[in-house]
Amino acid sequence: MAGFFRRIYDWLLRLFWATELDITMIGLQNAGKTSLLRVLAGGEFTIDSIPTVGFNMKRVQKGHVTLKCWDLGGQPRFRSMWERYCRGVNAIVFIVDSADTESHPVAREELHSLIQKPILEGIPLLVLGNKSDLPGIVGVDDLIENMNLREITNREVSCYSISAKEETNLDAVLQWLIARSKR
Ligand SMILES: Nc1nc2c(ncn2[C@@H]2O[C@H](COP(=O)(O)OP(=O)(O)OP(=O)(O)O)[C@@H](O)[C@H]2O)c(=O)[nH]1
Ligand SMILES: [Mg+2]
Repeated sequence: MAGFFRRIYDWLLRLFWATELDITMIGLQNAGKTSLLRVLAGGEFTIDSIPTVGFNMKRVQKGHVTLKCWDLGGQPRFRSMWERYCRGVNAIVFIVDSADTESHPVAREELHSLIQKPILEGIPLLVLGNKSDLPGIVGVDDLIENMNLREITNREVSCYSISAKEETNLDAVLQWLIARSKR
């Protein structure tokens, strides 16, 4: 019986209080966007993740909040569509491979050229240094430096170190995203 009332309660909660947030995940190829989204949506981490062609969408349910997540391809030929998918979203998540520091200058260029677009002004930005399970990775302070995040002043910006593989810090990511609905 308790289970029955619980289901009624959850149903009422969703009916009157449901919130859906649009989230776009971008970043260079191999950063781990698809892996992260798969794990956030309750799936298993896989080593042999296939590069995303175009985009992929998944809903992540957390209480009464649904995160509608757009995961875009990071290869150069897909980067021109990032802007279109970032328009009007509640937050942009930019994922960086924190083990591959050689890719950071290009990641920084791509991030800054995107967020300077007037149409994306003010959209909160979450930068994630992924693959924290690997040895010799850069920490959050170095990532903030490498990505030149202190220069971004026209929006909320946060930066976390995470691992999609070990599921490290993913609760903080979800909390941050869900909090964007209370603005
Ligand atoms: N060690 C480790 N490897 C990871 C982690 N996240 C992703 N990977 C690996 O990194 C590779 C790329 O992951 P994807 O999720 O496909 O990367 P992506 O950013 O979606 O790449 P594109 O779709 O091409 O833009 C795969 O081999 C993953 O297994 C992590 O947290 N730790
Ligand atoms: Mg992908």
